[in-house]
Amino acid sequence: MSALQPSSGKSQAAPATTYDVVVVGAGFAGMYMLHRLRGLGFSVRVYEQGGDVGGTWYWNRYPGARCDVESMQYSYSFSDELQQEWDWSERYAPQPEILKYANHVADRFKLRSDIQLNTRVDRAVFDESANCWDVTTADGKRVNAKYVVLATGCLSNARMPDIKGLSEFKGKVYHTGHWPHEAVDFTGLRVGVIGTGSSAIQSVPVIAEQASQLTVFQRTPNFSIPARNAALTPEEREAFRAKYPEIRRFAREEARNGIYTDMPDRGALDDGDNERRSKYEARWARGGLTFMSVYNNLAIDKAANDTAADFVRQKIAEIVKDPETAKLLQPNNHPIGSKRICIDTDYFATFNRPNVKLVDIRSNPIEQISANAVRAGGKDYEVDALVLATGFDAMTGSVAKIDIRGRNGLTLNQKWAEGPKTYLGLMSAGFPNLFIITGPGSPSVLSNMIVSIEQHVDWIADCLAYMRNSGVDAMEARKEAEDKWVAHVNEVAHATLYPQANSWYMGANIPGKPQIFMPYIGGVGVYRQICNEVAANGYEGFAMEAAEERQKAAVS
Ligand code: N01
Repeated sequence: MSALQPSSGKSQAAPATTYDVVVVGAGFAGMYMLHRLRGLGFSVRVYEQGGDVGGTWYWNRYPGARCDVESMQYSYSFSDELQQEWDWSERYAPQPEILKYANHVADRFKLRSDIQLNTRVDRAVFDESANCWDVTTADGKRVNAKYVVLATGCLSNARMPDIKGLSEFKGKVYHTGHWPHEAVDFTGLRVGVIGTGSSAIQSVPVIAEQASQLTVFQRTPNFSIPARNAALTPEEREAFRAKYPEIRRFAREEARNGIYTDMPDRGALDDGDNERRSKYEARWARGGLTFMSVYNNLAIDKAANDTAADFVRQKIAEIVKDPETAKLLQPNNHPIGSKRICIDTDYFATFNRPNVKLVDIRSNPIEQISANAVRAGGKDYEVDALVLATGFDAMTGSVAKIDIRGRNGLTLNQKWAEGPKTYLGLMSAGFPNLFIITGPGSPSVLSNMIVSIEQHVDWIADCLAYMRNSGVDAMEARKEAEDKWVAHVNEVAHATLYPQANSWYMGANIPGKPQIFMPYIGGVGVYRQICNEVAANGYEGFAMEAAEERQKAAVS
């Protein structure tokens, strides 16, 4: 039975409806959170700003969009029937198929009745006297909830570049993270793509096939590995399914990034040149993100990393016919893997097409956009349509858009002004009963997101059940535990090469954003163990007190 049933009839000032839990977002995190909480008998309302479920996969509809984690692994594991019955068509599922899967899950588990679409949460204020959250949606409606769970996604706040004259452009402007629902046809058009991250690297080869002329404006080249995408045969799917118990266990408990793969037993410099080259060749031929798992020290030893980076640079030189273009496409200002490695289908080869041109805007920055051209280095590149593949305000951007006020009226944005501070990525001191799924301070974007989502959802669901069973009605990260965790996250990151890149992991893509390495790089297996131990030790590091005691626990 629900701890708090939806109720009405309160005073005019108070919200009319009360839920146990408000969940913000109906992507993979929000949907599974709803499923778990319902199973425990909590009353739940999920608010989703999009017109349907699916989160990232609802918004990112750009040409060529697909997941860079293999479909058989980028899928829920909580229901064996689901994973046995759903047929993925390709090694890497295209966006429409992942969205179809999200919709299938919503229908199969009858989630829709508790999900309110087209509804943004604008504000959440913790009412210290009533120990609950007062949540306001964009339509001005307010509800009460004992708990709020932010399932807002890490790459959901698309970032428009601040380029002079952009609003003067007369053609259509698209952002990859906000792609229209209707088909976009570039046939016969001169298209400009700004940005060369994962989204551009996936979309450029597809757009090049339609456009009469494609101009790619590149500030920083990226490392990319061939996807080697292919249709999955029924035999391949069956082989995977038969091994699911071990594959899922390994992904949760042993893999650093939540992906099943063979683990390296040595460092790159432990092998001679020929042996090393043949291992890189084998991974290149196999394709995919696990390229970086060939050796165990690529993320921590620059000399080892250089061997992998040199290998990929060499591959680019072999693929791209024009030496000048090849040189521009070779990344040279960050270790391989310190920015999210990209996975492509014919990205580099696309620059051999006569209708594709690469413009280096590192040495000749974009000066302005006019009605029909992008001007860089004093030269006008005429375009009919513009694709902005300029990324996201990652990890904190979507949380920051909500006006969240905790104890003493402190806003989460004020608290995080110098960088996000959380305990385990799950809660932030001063914000009782507010949980974050895959937030900063957790492995999150460094992992197979669905593995991390399921772990967080299960932990939060178990925690809420524990609180209810123990008669505890508020929970909050202790500041000391949070400070220690933030220091640990930082220390582990700085033992790697990751902070050497100006990446969105560091907040470096957003002017003025504090430069802090946001995700926890200790690995999903290690992290899961820490979370489990914290729970087993009576939620160590969290204050779980009676209402009167909590009111005294001021957070400095
Ligand atoms: O965004 P990005 P993304 N003028 O931030 C450039 C996931 N993802 O959408 O590097 C000119 O990586 C910017 O240049 P620079 C994945 O985790 C996954 O591509 O700042 N250029 C960069 O080249 C990924 O990492 C999948 O110098 C500007 C690009 O825009 C994450 O999402 C697919 C600019 C932004 O690259 C983000 O990827 C897609 C400006 N003003 C995405 N501002 C898969 O699963 C920015 N840039 C396969």
